Amino acid sequence: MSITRSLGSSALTPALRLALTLAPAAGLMAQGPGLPSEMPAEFKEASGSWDHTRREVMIPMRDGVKLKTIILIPKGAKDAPILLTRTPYSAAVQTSHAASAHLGPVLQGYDNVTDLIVEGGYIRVIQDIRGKYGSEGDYVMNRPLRGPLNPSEVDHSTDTWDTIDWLVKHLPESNGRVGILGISYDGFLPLMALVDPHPALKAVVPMNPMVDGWRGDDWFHHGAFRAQNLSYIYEQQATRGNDLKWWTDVFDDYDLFLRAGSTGALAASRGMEQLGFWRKITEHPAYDAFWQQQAMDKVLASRPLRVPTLLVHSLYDAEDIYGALAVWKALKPKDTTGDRLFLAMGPWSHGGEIGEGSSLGPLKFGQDTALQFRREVLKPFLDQHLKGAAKADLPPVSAFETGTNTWRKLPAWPVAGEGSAVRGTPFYLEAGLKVSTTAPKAGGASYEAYVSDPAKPVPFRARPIQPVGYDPAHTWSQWLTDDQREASGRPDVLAFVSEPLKEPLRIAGEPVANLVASTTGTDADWVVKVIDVYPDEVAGQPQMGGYQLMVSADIFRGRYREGWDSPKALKPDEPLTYRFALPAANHVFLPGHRVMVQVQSTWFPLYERNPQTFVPNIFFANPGDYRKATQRVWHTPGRASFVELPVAK
Ligand code: PG9
Repeated sequence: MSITRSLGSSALTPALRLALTLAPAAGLMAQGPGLPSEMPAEFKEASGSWDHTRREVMIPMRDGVKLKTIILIPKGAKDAPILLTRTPYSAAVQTSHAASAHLGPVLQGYDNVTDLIVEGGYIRVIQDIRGKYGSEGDYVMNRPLRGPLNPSEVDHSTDTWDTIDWLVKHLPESNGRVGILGISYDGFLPLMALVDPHPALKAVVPMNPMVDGWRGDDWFHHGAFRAQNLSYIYEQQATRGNDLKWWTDVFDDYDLFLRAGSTGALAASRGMEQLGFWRKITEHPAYDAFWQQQAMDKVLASRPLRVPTLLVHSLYDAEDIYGALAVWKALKPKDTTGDRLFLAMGPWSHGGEIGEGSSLGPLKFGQDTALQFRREVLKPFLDQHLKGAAKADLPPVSAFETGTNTWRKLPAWPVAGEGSAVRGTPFYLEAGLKVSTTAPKAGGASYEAYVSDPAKPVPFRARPIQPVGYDPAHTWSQWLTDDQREASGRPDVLAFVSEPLKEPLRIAGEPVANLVASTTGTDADWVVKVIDVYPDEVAGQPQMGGYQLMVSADIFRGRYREGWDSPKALKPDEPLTYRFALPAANHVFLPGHRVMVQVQSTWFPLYERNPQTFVPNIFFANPGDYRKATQRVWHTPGRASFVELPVAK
């Protein structure tokens, strides 16, 4: 009851009322008997009945910074291997998926391959990286190796070394053998562990790793910025514990990004100039030393491969579809004994290999491909190197083939196309919006045209566009399997299509776009998609009748046509060749299906718009820079556009 009320308001002069109001805050009121807290100074969990023990330690790094590390040890563990994950996404969250006495539910979730860890009796260690959550130190996005980009004495290579050294010296329950694994950013960190590795590091499993943020992973694809990731940068860098959440004032991300104008204008409206990584991104729009020196395939290519490594790639990875295969290409030549580097790829979304893998979006695989991977590839690999089990009987490449829904054990990757002995097969874009393996002949139309209007960019999926992220109500993770029919019906999307195939068409490698295109503007983005068009009717799956499944697609920012690090204006109306690799596919177009190639110039708002007039820095384009342009895709002799498909027998 307020004092004001007990005295009766009529007795109170204004001055007295004010004094009484302020008195408690000023501590002037007589202190009555206290009411003791009901909380203990430190609650001791009664974890005696648990099937594991949980330790939270601060491990000192060589520069004195301590990293929060959570250690989960199965009860009775002896000579147990250690499985380490380092993360910028909260060790506490990743070790608290359930409040349970059992390790399984506690771990069930991101990164954890829980079934394998629990069944395998692993000591599970998850650590907050420097500068995030419970760890001390300064945070730098994907902290570069010591060197030109990092003059300090520490990086993720040294932090991992120091962590492993502490673990093997302080965990008597362990057998002194450590594996490191993780997905995405957590997959980039195992790659860093491969640089000057600790001798106790015996197995490395980078899953869907971030490798080259400019060429094809999270930040840009061929120079086009992935604008929807602004929210990630904001939340990852505004606070140590990701406490501040990206805010919006619309439901549809298409409206949010279109109304904002340039990406820089949207970032400025959120105060992002305060964030170091955002400043660095705007200062490095081209593929300069900032990006090249961070590219982990390049970093590792110049070093020996000392630790057995299993790279894991998702064929439908909406975030890091470039990284794992780029590292595979860079490192495979080093594996002269054939027992150092392995690759597994499946029909998964980003990180889908640790979940249930019998379907993805509308695709059904008839088997739990993720469980098969964990049981038949990951477990034997880890058991061999962390438990001293028999040599795993693994092929160099374990690859799931969509279309036929079969696992293939391959001696090499790719099987065809760029990087293999089998040249790609040109599938030409022809007059009448046709696709065929016959080169265009003289006569007939020379090009197909469309108007690209930045005021009405092509949505990358059906609106309302959901934000990037893993909200259970959202389907971001599977957008690569969205039906492309909507796009193919738009006047600003060209859809070239073949006749129904009479024979299966197997592709196993990277398609390569060879576009001869002109624009009335002075800059342009080109999106090329290779699509499997299902027959008009599919018995048993009616909704797949006429489905247009994107099996490989990417964007290319035209200003980098002559060099990733040298943006140049395009000459209006000049037919120019754009040649760029699309993400790898391991797919069979079945008889009755058709090959479609779509071409468009916006993929919004996942990718920021190109103003289509050449400006020094697209992040800061002015409203007047965004202009319609007429795009022409040429298909005549001498100006033939085609996609080289990695056709394998
Ligand atoms: N590779 C994921 C990501 C990084 C940056 C932006 C958005 C996504 C990840 O680490 O989750």
